[in-house]
Amino acid sequence: MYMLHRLRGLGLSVRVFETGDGVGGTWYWNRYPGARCDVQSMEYSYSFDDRLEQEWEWTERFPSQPEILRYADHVADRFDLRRDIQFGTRVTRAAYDEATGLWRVETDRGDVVAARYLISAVGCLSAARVPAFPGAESFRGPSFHTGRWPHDGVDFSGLRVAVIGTGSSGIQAIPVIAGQAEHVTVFQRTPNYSVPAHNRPMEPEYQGWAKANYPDLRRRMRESHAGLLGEFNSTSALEVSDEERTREFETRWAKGGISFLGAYGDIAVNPRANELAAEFVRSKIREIVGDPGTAELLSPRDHPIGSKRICVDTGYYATYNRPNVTLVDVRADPIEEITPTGVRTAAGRHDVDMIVYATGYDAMTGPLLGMDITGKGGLSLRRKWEAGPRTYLGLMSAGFPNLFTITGPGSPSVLSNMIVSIEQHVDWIAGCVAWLRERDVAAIDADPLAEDAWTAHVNEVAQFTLYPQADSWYLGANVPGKPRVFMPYVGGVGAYRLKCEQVAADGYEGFVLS
Ligand code: N01
Repeated sequence: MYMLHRLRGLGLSVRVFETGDGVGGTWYWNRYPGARCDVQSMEYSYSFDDRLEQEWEWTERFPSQPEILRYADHVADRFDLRRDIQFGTRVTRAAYDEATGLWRVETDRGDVVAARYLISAVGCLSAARVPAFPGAESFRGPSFHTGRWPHDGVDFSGLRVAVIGTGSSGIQAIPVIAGQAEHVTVFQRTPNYSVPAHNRPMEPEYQGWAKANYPDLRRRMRESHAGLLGEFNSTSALEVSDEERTREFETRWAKGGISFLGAYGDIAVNPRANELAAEFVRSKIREIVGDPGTAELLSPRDHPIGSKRICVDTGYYATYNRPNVTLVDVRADPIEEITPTGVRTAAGRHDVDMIVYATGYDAMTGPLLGMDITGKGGLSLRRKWEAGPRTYLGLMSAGFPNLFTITGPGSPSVLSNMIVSIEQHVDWIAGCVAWLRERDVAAIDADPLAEDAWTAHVNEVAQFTLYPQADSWYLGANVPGKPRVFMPYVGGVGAYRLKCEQVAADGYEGFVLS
């Protein structure tokens, strides 16, 4: 939406294709119960328009999905965006025509359009994934993926519900479903670390203060590592006494939210520091969950804390104290098939009325490669990225002139507050397009050498951290056969922004202009 607004401002004619029937992207699709952002409301909003940020009133500390969707609708109305968006339309193919220097874009509705610039805003977590469980289609009851939730809601009253998956989506949905359903059976493959949200109504004083100080707060977010305001402590967890460390973890746990990971500067890079934070969360799980066996099953031990996206919950662990909730460890007792009446694991049958797939996404590359994109010389993006994505700055991939990828692989994207990263990319792309037009440059493309160097850098920085130690979607590990490549850039949004600005100031260094 912001890209459309900026391109209009440059006087370009713009056509947006959107699969959904409305705006909002991830917040349009993810209507599952309990869906809520884990970035605080005052930080999860556009900064590009003073009046917009002053007039919108957030009602909770962490915004719920319906509230963010209302915000997205408000933005669309306020800037009159809908007239250039064609809803209910999926882009199927895009091919670069070298003779004309134009992209030919095709949709599933039969549109064929020619465009000088093609900008992808397909998101990082939009290609929903349901694992190929044998027999899935034979199930007699309804089944839903969290990221494709029915618009009129789902009533769980009196139902036995299976939830498969315990990532951020499952962890948010399970407590709400358990509050309504007759019984919930959770199928867990990997336990995750989760910290409490401690969500609450927005304090008017805080909202007023943030709005009065927005210019400064936004600047701090842009210069920060993750695009957030949280207090990040740079000292080592190993430098302080056990008492002091526990106090710090307790304070952050009581505050709630992902800034728990900011307690010490070396949690993401030092295995010993990481284990101290991880063990603190495990101690909380033991404190909350009544049954010691269940508490142990819920305790992550196979990956460092933060190496998979940390979850933020409301009453997740306590949900397992309810008599109507059962936890099945599918590592020990794998799902063998879905039957007409439920889920059959190696050890037995679990009859249910409904299945909720909280099984995640083909992240980052999935949405891009879902379109058949061909560049110069008929080069296919799918072929080019067979061994993993290759980009320069996460913004372009060599051989695909004038194709920009907002929050593409190789940029901070999913490791940051997405709104901050989206705005940064949109501003950079708009600046680039304006610059090209002023100079009558027809095309910009990544230089393959700059791309090689950036791809190596993205990988090198990731190797310096504990991230590669987890089988996460950051690495494509959740999709069978996907190459194991760490896709987002872990160097931080502040440093990354400076790099992008420098490249532009140097006349788009590392790009080929023609
Ligand atoms: O997806 P996930 P998600 N058999 O991939 C399991 C963002 N988000 O939708 O870990 C059994 O994290 C899988 O198990 P394992 C956020 O960035 C944000 O929950 O692969 N289980 C895992 O438990 C997040 O990280 C918010 O072993 C299978 C689960 O399914 C990202 O979206 C809220 C399986 C998938 O977890 C994705 O989160 C929601 C199989 N064959 C999402 N295949 C907030 O802002 C997969 N699983 C709060």
